[in-house]
Amino acid sequence: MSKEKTFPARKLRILIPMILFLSQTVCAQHESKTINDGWKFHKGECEAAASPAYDDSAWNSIHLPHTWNTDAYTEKKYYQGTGWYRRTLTLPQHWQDKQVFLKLDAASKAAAIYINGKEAGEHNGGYTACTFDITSLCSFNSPNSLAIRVDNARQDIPPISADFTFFGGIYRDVWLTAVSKQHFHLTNHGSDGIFISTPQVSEEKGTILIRGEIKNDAEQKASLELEHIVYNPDGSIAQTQKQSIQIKGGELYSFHTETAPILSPRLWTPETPHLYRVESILRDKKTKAILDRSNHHTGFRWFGFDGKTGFSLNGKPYKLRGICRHQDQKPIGVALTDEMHRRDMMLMKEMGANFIRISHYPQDDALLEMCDKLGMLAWEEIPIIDIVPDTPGYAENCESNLREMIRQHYNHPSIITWGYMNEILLVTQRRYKKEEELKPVLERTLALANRLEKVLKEEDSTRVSTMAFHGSNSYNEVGLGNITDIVGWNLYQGWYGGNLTGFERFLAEQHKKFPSHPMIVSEYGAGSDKRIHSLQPNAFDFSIEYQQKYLEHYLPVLEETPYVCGGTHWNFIDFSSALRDESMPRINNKGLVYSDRTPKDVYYYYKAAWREDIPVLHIASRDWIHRTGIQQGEAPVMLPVKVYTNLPEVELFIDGKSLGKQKTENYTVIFEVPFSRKEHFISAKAESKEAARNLRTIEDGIHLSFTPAPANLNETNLRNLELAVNVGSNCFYTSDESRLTWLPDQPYTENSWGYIGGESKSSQTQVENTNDGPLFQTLRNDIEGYCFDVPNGVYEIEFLFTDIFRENAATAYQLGRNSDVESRENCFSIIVNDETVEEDFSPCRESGYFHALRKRYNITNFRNKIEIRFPVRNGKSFLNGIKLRKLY
Ligand code: GCB
Ligand code: CA
Repeated sequence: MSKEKTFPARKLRILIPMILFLSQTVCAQHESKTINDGWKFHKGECEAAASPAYDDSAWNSIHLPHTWNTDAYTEKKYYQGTGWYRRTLTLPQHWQDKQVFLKLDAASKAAAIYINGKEAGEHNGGYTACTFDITSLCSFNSPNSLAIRVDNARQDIPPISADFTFFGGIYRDVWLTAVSKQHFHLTNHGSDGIFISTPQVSEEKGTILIRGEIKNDAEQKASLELEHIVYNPDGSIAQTQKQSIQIKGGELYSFHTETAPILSPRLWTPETPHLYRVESILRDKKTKAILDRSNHHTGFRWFGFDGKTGFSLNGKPYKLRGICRHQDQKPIGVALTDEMHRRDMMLMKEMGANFIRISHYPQDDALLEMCDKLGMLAWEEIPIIDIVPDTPGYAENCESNLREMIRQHYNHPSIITWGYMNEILLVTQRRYKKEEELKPVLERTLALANRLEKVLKEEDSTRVSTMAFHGSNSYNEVGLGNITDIVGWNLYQGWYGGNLTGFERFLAEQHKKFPSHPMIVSEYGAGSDKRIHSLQPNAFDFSIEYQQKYLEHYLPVLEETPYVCGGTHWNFIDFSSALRDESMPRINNKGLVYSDRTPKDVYYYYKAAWREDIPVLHIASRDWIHRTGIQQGEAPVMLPVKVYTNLPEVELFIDGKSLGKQKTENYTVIFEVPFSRKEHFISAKAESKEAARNLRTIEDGIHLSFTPAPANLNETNLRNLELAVNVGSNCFYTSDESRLTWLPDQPYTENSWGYIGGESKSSQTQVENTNDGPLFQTLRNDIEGYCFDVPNGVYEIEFLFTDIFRENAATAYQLGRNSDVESRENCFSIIVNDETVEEDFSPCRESGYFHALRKRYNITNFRNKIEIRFPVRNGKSFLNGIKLRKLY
């Protein structure tokens, strides 16, 4: 056969299906598009805006996704109230004989929708979608007015109390859909009315059950044909099922089909996320015209939770290596684009996680899609947190939000558990101390839990139910402990209180008491701030190094305790919590990545532990690029450098010179490194054994700047030195704004410098008038003096003060951390070398409590020593920071 003859035939083979495909899409019978553009927004109430006549020309032009709460990054009392959105809707003529639906993927917390001044519907719940049939309200010949009132102040809709910001607005996509009069049940709680499960599943065979409803919105009866096509993961057709349906005008028809067994199905796992696709097509029986069409992915997998042996996937023990994920990103709030959600999923997957706790509320469909496609088991929950209020309507809204979440995300094979309460006794017990006050709250909490458990099982018998508790046995005592199938424990031993080993002790105690309760460590984490570093890290110092230490303790326990199903680190990101103060006000900084998703060191610790398939080598304390340390004479300063790796041995180099090799333990290697120059290059090398015994060298390197802080001050080293001390703290603090590093404090010794007397104290309350809060949040209480043994000359001395001695309404989430700070009045003098520079001075009288104050003096030193005293008139003396510079 000649070439010329075969060519057209081949071309046709490609062209015909293409033409068929194109003709189907062009005249698609289910048209869906986003309407995220062309919106006007007004912050505040404006009832008149529902009317089509309303003039919104003065409003802001915005795009969706949108939130009105970027103020939550600066204000504790961010705006909680009403916002209005408006837009025109011009519908194509050919939609005239169709059914038109409007879908909001999320509007927080409640939305009321008006078309041409008439209410199309309302929705309570800020994290689930809602769909409305707007056909009868629309005109197809002239533009329609669409107005949506959104409200994030509602107290009858969860969440009402929690450690995160309740961002308001239409912050996910809005969709417009047109279909034929006969269609799938698109207003079924925000789902598309099709539910897929795998009633039979094993290595040998699996079946797919497809349930759903068809609605006939025409007046006449219809003869329809429903076809389901199941596609294999490679795209080939595995099976088709067809049935005929007769449906009267205005009726809803339920269908229910189980496929024949699919033999040796390709199982879905995080490592092999094989997806089957189910396409459901609704046709006119006579003309065969397509009326509606839907596509969903499903997967064959089964799982088990066991009190003794933990979690298993497809019959094999499987450790849940997870993270919790909030959905915001500074500075845009929750108005994330789909690709931002997908980026987070890719980062989590890259780290080696196989499990996500979608906390504390249902999240974007884009995220769920990626859970299925990338392979990430999932726990999804609704935000009933801290306490159950007796607000009328609250329980009903919880129930409907639970149904919506389950129906909307039912088809995702990645989901294994649904949750509905988080730390529900935390605020309950704090607020109601008396037995008789507590009783009714506990009763309604239990009633709601039992009610939701029933709804959950009614909606979905294929997954397990869960709740997350804080580290207190009272959940068991009040009867919450045995309602759900599994329990989650949020544990912070060694952070909010106690010590690190309290973690494994708590788990062991629970396991002993309730050996058949499967448990997940649903939260654990420690805050960190890249400006803060420490060689002796402590809980709540917010140093990068304490976060490392905390997780290096927790992770091995999770990995090595067989009865623990797994854990979900709190949180994947530094997230918005407007109520929080601490080192970064308005931010909960327990993230493995910063708000902008740059990984912190601990991200690589997990990656080293979890990625068995690739070599990982990371020099830690990566953010600490301006290092400093106390130098004795000219000797190099020895500072530890940590490397996270999954390779057995690491060699470290400073400026190309080897410091030898060390064996890895707990994915960690620490070297003592001599720092002596202004600029250093630190590099690490390790051998990775690849296939066929090929050795490959893996390397990492960082440039660091080093500024020694002299232990003994003299003419030479004082030149250009700015000796800054973070009084009352063990931590190095580097200001973002000046780049100056404030050293950890030290006691005074002869020929050196340091404090005399007193004790360290700290506060978690935000300090006003500065962006260097952590520097001012630590102080030396009851300090007697400060001394610098320095040569004669003229010096500039600066004192940093912030009075923290006032009882402060700390948020519940600090779990009593601040409560050891007494309330008192403080007044003292500052005397430098017998000269009174400040008499009976009261920092709080001068500027208020929790207010940063800096005072600078020029001092002439005649005694080869600067000796500072703080004689007290009232209360106690204190000092938060000190800085010395020799002028001449
Ligand atoms: C918890 C809460 C979570 C908080 C977290 C924390 O237990 O469930 O919402 O953000 O602790 O950081 O304190
Ligand atoms: Ca300080």
